[in-house]
Amino acid sequence: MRDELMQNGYCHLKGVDGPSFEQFITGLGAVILRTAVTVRPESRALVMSDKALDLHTDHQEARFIAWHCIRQTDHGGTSLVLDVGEVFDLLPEADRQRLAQIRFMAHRVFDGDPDEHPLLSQVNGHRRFYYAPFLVHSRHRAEPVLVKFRQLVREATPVMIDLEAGDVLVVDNHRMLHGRTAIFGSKDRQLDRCWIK
Ligand SMILES: O=C(O)CCC(=O)C(=O)O
Repeated sequence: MRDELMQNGYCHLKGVDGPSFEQFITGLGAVILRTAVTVRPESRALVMSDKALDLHTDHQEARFIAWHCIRQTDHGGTSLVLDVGEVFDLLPEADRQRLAQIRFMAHRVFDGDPDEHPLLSQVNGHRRFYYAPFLVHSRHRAEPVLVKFRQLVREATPVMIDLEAGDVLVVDNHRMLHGRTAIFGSKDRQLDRCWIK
């Protein structure tokens, strides 16, 4: 499973019970935040709505995100996964250099979180992407290279996964974008999400 995750940037497991999920995530690193992702009309958080979520990364400190599906709605809520580096590499070198410097507002969750984060940083020789289109700085919003990149992301074909109860989806948050389609039907859906450092 770990090999698959390292190779493809994500893995999808079926029939995982609670204790096995705990064991699996502990093997990946330290859990820095745990959230029950459900549809809560009273919440202002987009993730808790029934809306589609455009492809994005989560908090910059989360190397992996693991979702354990507890319940799935009966229509919609399909998970989307896309290798952002493959889209980035479609651009000419000059565009890539410019794009790498575009800054998004950072997810501010923990004490000491920075105000903003670049789209691309190099950490120990590895590329680390951060792409939060709904957190783009107003000064960058109309930058032609960002507009072009957003279009390429929209046109790309993500992997689509319909999670069922007991399934686990793990993504490398520094390499893959994730999102979901809108949630219809019963909307009785719960994913236990872990950010893993
Ligand atoms: O609801 C989902 O399938 C994914 C939600 C999401 O984007 C997130 O947990 O960051």
